[in-house]
Amino acid sequence: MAMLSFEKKYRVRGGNLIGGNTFDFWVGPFYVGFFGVTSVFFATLGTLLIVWGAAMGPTWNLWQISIAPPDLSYGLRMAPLMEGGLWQFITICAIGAFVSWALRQAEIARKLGMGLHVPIAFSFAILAYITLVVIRPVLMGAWGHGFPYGIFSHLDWVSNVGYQYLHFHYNPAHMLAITFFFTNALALALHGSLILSMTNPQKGESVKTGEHENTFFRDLVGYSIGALGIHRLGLFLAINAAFWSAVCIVISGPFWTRGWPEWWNWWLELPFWS
Ligand code: UQ2
Repeated sequence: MAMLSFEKKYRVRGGNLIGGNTFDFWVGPFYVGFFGVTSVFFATLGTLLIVWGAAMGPTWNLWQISIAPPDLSYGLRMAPLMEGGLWQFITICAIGAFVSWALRQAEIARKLGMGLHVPIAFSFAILAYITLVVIRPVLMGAWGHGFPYGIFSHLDWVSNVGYQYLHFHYNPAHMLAITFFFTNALALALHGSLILSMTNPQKGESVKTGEHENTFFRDLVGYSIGALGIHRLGLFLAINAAFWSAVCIVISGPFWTRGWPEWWNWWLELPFWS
């Protein structure tokens, strides 16, 4: 691993969020830190609990292994281990690992004197997960509303919950989330292809610069968002995709219990025509 010019300056103690100098060192290229230890702890424990649950279950078929949440009748209480209690502990481990990872990102960013954009962006992904397995189940009064931890079983869950609201694509927040996901894919495709096209010139040509980037898009669509701008746009689109995903599921049940197509009746009921 190459030693960067500024590495000696930043690889020093301090800048920790909590715990003073606890675990404030590097192992090879990796910063450890208090939250590195908690990340590894929760990730390892959670993974072992999943493997243990699989060992207790009916199959070793990777696609079919599933750890289900408790039955709805348990409400918001703890359930016996094999009746969803395992799912509850795995959920605690997952949240512990994800939040630890975000705090580790924040600690490293602080050490480097950077902004906190990376942990803030990641926190939206964590929010979407916590919305599915904590916020919505709590609002609906039972852990059983969380999704099962299995490859096919979680797909079945998404499909079933979707049909429970007749046609989930009529959910306005779902529409927004999808639009952000697609626009995000468009923006990254434009950006990735533009950068690669600049750095892979034709034989005998030199690598191009930002001027060419701007010119290409001004020629094409009359506008260039700029080298920094495209990254601001990407962060905005990605964060909004995660955010509206969380909104679209948290309003399904706690806020709206009927089919989503019916929600649009507010339009037909406007006083203008009714
Ligand atoms: C750009 C620019 C980049 C880019 C891209 C553009 C020099 C290296 C991809 C072009 C982006 C535009 C026109 C905005 C597209 C808008 C949406 C909503 C997808 O101008 O600056 O930097 O990578």
